Amino acid sequence: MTKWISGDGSRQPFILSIPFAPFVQVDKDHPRYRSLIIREKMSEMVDEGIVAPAGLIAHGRGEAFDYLMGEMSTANALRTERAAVACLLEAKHPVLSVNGNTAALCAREMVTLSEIIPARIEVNLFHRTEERVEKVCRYLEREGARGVLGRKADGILPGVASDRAKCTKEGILSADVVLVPIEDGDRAQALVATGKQVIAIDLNPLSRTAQVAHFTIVDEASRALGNMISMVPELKSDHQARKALVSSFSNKRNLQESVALICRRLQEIAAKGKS
Ligand code: PTJ
Repeated sequence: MTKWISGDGSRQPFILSIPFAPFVQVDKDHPRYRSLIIREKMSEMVDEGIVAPAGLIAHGRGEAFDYLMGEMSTANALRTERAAVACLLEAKHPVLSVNGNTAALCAREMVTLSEIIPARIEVNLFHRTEERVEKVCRYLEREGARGVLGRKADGILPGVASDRAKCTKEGILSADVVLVPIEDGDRAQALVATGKQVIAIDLNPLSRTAQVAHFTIVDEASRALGNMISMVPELKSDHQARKALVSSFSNKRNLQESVALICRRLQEIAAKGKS
């Protein structure tokens, strides 16, 4: 399949070879080049059955918030990522939950993080079908994941209606810390209600997931996970630092700072527009 995305009408293609978008042609100097490539990849992942159609809407919402925050990991996000890594390393039974969007955007990063923490990976889908679960599991396994949980959902997360509650006893149900990137609010809330520590990665600091989680990383998921992977070696050997990071962390302060940052950026842009 060949697709054209041309920013300035010159129709000069740039052929890029990335998994799931092998023949996308995009002008490399298009101002939204990276974003366009990722969109192409996400829509092809819908065709593959990895991403749910509604996942594209969730992705668009994330993009909008990323845009407002300058499309970079802020100092505040980095602080939260550090505290979240400390929490994962302190956990007895940490689990990384993977849905369609997370698999499409950052399967490799999730696999690496699961190896170095170490933590189990569980595929947990909002728009659940057995076929999609299998596809996402296989996709992660192609990226090197071992012992992926989720195929045999033998547990029910209390407080969530229908198939969305399905999870595993060995994984999410018995976890003390769960990492949920790009998660929906009902499930995040249900996980919190079971007494687990919940680490969310969500670009929208106003979302229910962001508001209920104990650690809300307001950063793009693949960037956040890359940062977290680089923080593991140092924190792994420093139990005191980990304890201090976890106990001094305030998610309320973190979310206030994230919203304030968006406001500051909008004010700066508005001020520039005036001069
Ligand atoms: O694959 P499934 O079936 O489990 O479905 C996954 C989706 C994403 C469709 C489901 O979990 C969902 O509906 O999520 P929500 O309620 O739309 O919430 C997703 C949140 O993630 C929103 O607040 C987005 O702003 C945010 N988000 C989207 N993309 C990213 C993101 N946050 C971080 N990084 C992203 N790349």
